[in-house]
Amino acid sequence: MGIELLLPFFFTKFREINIKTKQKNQFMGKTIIISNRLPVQLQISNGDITAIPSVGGLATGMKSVHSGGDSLWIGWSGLTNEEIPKELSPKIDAALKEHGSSRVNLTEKEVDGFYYGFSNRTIWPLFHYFLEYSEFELQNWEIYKSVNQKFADAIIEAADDDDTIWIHDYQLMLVPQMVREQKPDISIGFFLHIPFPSFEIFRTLPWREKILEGLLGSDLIGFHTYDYERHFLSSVRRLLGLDVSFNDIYSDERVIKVDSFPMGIDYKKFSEAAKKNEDTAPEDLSELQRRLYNHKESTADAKFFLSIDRLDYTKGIAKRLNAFEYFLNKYPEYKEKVRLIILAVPSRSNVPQYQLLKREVDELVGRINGEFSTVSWTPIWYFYRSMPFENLIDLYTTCDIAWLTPIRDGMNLVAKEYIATRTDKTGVLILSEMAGSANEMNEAMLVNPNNFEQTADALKEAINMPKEEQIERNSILQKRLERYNVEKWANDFMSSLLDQKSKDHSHVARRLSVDLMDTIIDSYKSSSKRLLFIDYDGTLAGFHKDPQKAAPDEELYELLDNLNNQKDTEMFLISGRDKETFTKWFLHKKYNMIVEHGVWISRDGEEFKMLENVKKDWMEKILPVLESFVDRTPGSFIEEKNYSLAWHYRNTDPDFGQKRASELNTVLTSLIGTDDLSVLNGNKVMEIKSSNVNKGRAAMRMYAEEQYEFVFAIGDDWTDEFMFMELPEDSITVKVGRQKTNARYYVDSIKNVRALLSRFVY
Ligand code: GDG
Repeated sequence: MGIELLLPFFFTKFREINIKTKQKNQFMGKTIIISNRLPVQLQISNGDITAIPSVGGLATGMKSVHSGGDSLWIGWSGLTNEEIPKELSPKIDAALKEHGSSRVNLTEKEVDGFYYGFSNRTIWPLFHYFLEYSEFELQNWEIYKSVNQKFADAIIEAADDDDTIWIHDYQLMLVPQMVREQKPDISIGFFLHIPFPSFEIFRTLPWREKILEGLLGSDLIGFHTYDYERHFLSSVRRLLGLDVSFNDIYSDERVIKVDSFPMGIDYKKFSEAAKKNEDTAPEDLSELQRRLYNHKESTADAKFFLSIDRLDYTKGIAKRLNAFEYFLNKYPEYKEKVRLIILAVPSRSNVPQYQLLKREVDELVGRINGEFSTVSWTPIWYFYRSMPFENLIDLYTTCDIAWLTPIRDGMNLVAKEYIATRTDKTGVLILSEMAGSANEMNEAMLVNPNNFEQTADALKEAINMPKEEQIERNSILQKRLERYNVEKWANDFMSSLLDQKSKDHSHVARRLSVDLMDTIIDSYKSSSKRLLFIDYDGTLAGFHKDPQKAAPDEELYELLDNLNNQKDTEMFLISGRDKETFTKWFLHKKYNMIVEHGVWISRDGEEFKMLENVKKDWMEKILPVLESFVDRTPGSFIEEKNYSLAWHYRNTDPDFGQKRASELNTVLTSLIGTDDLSVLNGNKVMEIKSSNVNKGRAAMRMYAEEQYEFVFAIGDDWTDEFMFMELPEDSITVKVGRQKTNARYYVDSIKNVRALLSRFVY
């Protein structure tokens, strides 16, 4: 169940949204939805196939996004290859096609390793903080990978470049990157329906980097809550070392947006079903409804508590039963006055933990009923099965108190559905703080499911809550749920994905495309005098934990030699590095060099000379401040240059380093006051130096020396922005990476910088 239960709703809504987004962008292709299970269930009887829409959660939700003709849903049919007679295959495909779906075929072994294995015995428990249940089996991981590849292949086969792909949930976390490899420009969104755990939990997964890299194939990654989003970003920073700015992740090639989209429900469907239920004539009532009414009538002030979940250890059913027993002991006056109705829907019964849980719940129900039952009263009604939608509504509308206290839950839609069915606005919702929905449902009674004392008191308070208070709380909740319904949720996700893609296009317009590059090279070749400024770290060479180890490689020397030998071309390496290092690396090569942001210059192999007269008496005041930051920030260190001091924090814990950097910035700004000093925030480095020294000023001094027809500057960080700002407007200025910049163009990676520069050699 889970997502599978939500599938059909997505089905219809997706159709509507697809039409809306189409109107927005006429050139957009179709939408492809991918989830482990399809929105329809197959039934084989007497050689005939019927596909009936599934009920519940994701199925229901995504139904709204799915439109037969213009969208395609890819997933596993729920039947293994072994279960499908060969001759029925064409009929199955035809039945699925009618529902806009197509299937990925899985063998029994694949379902075992991928679904019951890695998905539900590794990821599910781990992401719900059940570390002790999480199994790390290499073989299951291998199968997970290969099945993810199967899903990716199915998408690749079906997708055109202008299509939009929306991938769902934890079973398919590698798919985004697998699709990206084959379709680099396609739009890919991913939504995780379960929590994303904190870094401390996630880091225990042996394949953690692979999972993150898989997800980062997306353009947009959505979570139910901000907490899951923040945990994910933290893992991305710590495990992959990628830069994150607000909710954008900068990978070598692309910007990936991460955001929270709390999933809503089909509010109308539930509220209307509840109204219909109210209007049902007594003779047409369902059997369940009749039983519920009879019991209500037999004890006039009896209250019903309702608990509905899949039978899953994350849902806290066993704990709820224990808490119920605790409540009956603490407040015995409610014996015979309350009844707990438990609907536990069978789920993943192939997984041992679920079998154990089933036994535990059976025993608890038996024990508690045995302990407290009287001739006229059984405290717990226990249903271990799935119910038709109408019966679900019977339960929602008849029960006075919904008691939903998962130990951990991505969202929990049942809580929202309960509120939506309360047409007269009465009813009390007791909800676990650990459910994602608690973030949006503050007006519910929020409890910690592990706190029996608090839970028992909440139950008592719920029984006695005045009607006016119930109405007051539920009115606010209903308004919110009606507005932020599942359609709005899906729509928001799709619009955000479209925006992300179009934002990306604005980058693409400025990216140095092959055409643009050709034009630049033509202008370079036809100019009689040319000036090139090339930054070093992050532009020509990658960053290294120890800056001294980022020495040039042979290929780079060869490229720079060739550039330096170009006729009518002045090439400058321009860097914040100290002159000693550049002397060692480059002096013998006779390149022109400007170092320490413009303090020193060397031409044609001469010793470095001062380009700017700078003071250094301030250094002894600032150094102790930096030292105190080094002491308190493991991994950071000071680089003492001749005329500047740099505090490097690349090797610190990313969050902590960033926090310390802003602290240092505040301290330094107040310290340097009127001294002619400035603080430069570079790429994981803060540098303090004289204000009259920067790369822009140095570059302009060189530019002023002669008449140049072609001026080019390339660099990756903030310190290079001075060049981009100060050089004449018609200069070709190029940023490495996609951060905000004053440069006219950008390239994605060091590899591409080298490729671009090699075209200046002819
Ligand atoms: C996962 C995440 C997240 C339940 N019993 C019956 C039935 N249902 C329907 C409910 C509801 C859905 O199933 C259950 O959704 P939940 O959100 O409560 O929980 P999961 O199944 O664990 O779903 C969860 C969700 O994905 C969506 O992102 O909220 O946190 O774990 O719609 O109405 N439907 C019918 N008979 C039943 O017996 N017809």
